[in-house]
Amino acid sequence: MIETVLHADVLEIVLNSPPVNALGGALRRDLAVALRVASADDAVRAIVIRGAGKLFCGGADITEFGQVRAKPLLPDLINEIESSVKPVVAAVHGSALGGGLEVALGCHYRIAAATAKLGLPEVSLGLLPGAGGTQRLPRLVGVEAALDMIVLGAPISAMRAAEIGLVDEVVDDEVDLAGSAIAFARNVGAVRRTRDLPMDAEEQLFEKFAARHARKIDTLDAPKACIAAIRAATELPFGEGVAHERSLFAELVEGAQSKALCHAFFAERAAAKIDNLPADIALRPVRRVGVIGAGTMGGGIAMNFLSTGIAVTIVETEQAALDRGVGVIRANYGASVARGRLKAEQAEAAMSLLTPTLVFEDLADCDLVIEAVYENMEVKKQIFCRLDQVARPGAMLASNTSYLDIDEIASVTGRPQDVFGLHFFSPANVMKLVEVVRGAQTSLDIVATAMALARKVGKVPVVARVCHGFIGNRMMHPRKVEAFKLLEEGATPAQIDRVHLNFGMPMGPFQMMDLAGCDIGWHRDPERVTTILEALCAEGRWGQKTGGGFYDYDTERKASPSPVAQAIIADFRERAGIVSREISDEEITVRTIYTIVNEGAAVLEGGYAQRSSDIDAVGLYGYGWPRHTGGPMFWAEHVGFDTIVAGLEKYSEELGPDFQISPLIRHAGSSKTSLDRAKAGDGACKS
Ligand code: T1G
Repeated sequence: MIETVLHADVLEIVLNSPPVNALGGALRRDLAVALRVASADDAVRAIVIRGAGKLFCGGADITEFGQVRAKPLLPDLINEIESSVKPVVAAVHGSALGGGLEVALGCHYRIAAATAKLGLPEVSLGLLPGAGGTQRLPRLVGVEAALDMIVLGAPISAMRAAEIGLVDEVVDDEVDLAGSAIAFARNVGAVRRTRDLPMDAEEQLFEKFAARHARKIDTLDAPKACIAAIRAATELPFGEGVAHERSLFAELVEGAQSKALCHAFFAERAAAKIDNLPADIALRPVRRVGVIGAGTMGGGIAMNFLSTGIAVTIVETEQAALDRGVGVIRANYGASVARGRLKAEQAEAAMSLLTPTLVFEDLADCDLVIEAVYENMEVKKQIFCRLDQVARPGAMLASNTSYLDIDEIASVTGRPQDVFGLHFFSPANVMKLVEVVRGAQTSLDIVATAMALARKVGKVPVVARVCHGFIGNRMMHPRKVEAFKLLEEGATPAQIDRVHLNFGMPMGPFQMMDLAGCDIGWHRDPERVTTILEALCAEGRWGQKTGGGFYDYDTERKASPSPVAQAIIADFRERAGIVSREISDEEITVRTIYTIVNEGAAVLEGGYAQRSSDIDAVGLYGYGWPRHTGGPMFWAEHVGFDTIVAGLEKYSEELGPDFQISPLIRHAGSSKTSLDRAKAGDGACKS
């Protein structure tokens, strides 16, 4: 856990608790012991603290939250560091995050490697820095910089940290960081305790910050608490400020939002794990990726690899389509450069890795080929037949299909073990979620390679098995079905969308359809009208792109309720003989949100997802499910599965005779347990 090395008169203390030197009870205890020994040893004139491995420290051990924590508690340990009469210097490389940066703040000085990142991301876990960070950081860098770092939670670079006074020296990566910190500690002489630095009350800075970030502050609990703690630093003596910080932290850590956000943190990481994967499995090399189809999806997919330095061959059937696709990729990079998110040379480097071609056989040297043409099984089968002839032996053959049967696609090849699904979400270069769809014969090393590759390109991969819509589209399907039924029965698009917006979704189902295009999948026959959607399409109301769909849009695409759409809906009801009725928000919630949970449970029950937290990851990273609820399954457990069952039973008539409540949800609800334990048949009462 802790290694110590004495360099003449400077003791180097190394935090060594892989993988991120998280400050769990054992590491805190060992660090306290090392500090006390150093303080008592006359041969030691100064102390350096650094982290082993790839980073300084990833913070407090999140897995300890909610449990009785062993002493010394982190705030007390940091006070001990700061109270040392011998200078203590933090040598920061990689990342110093959360409690890790708070340890560095308790040190008297900080030396950072040029590539180091320093941050207090606790707000993203529904918390605030609970080990003195809200009191020490403002004293060191001022209220304005402290508000940005703590309330927004984004790490800063070592250079920026030096500019604002958070670090005292920045060391180039090729220079020995520990050596520089030891020399600094030897020569610095006096201690400098951050807690003793003066603090000015600067009310106007708080007002300016609150005005600039009102939406972020008003939505959740933690940002408000962060601001209150920083304000305490300007109003109270240090000791009282720390006490206030600790009481705010205690409130947050017991709150539903923090539990949900911590769950989301671990759900993302758990999703990358494949059950029963042999530890020694060899991954297949992926040096060049082929993309078939240079449309919206193909272009977005290609960018993920280009941006990670992986060469891409992109194939189209016509020059115009190919040129259009390449043009969109170039324009996307250009936009990122214009926004300052990318340097021009990075964009050029990415584009230099792109090989556009009309020759299908140019895919022969690709290690992975991703088919991204439109959703038609016959077209996909033809492509995979050709791929089987052209692709090199051992190449990974993926379809980006969003719901079609991977096993059926694989069946037209002589290598079904190399065929799988790689379902990106649009826009593919932005959305984090990728469903790695494992066919009945897909080999395990392909799944493992796909998962590792997806993480390498910055995605959140989730393993899915083959069913219609895999995990995400299947789980969300009931929302669309029930939303249209509710529309026919008397609800308005705005009412249904408002329920979803109030729940925390980025947009409601009808806003989404207007954005994506109401005409997707429309048969193009205006005479054939059997649904409200077809009625709108028949009138040319295809959504934002035609100035109107369920809503009307002005030239800036600002939406407003549409009397025209309402009239079309009313006319449809009249022709269908439907008498509209008042519909409550509660009914909309049950029929369009509870049904998502119900379908998610069916996905888990059927073995199409490995674990319920994977389904949460799909909801969070594929559909914008509000992160502060942890995802659909975690939220339902918090609400109570028995409540979900009761709601679905209350509207069983409206849901129709074909609707089935998942037995898994019934079992979990009656035995007060989690879905995974219910699936395992564990009916034990929830601990
Ligand atoms: N506690 C426990 N486990 C952690 C952890 C942490 N703080 N950080 C990471 N892990 C686990 C993670 O679950 C994974 O486990 C493995 O380490 C590798 O993580 C008092 C209250 C540091 C940038 O919010 O941002 O301090 O899946 O895959 O990509 O004020 O981990 O292997 O079993 O993410 O190299 C504040 C959270 C905590 C930082 C490294 N700190 N961590 O990224 O590895 S609260 C954070 C990260 C706090 C104090 C407050 C990243 C990373 P497994 P990884 P990575």
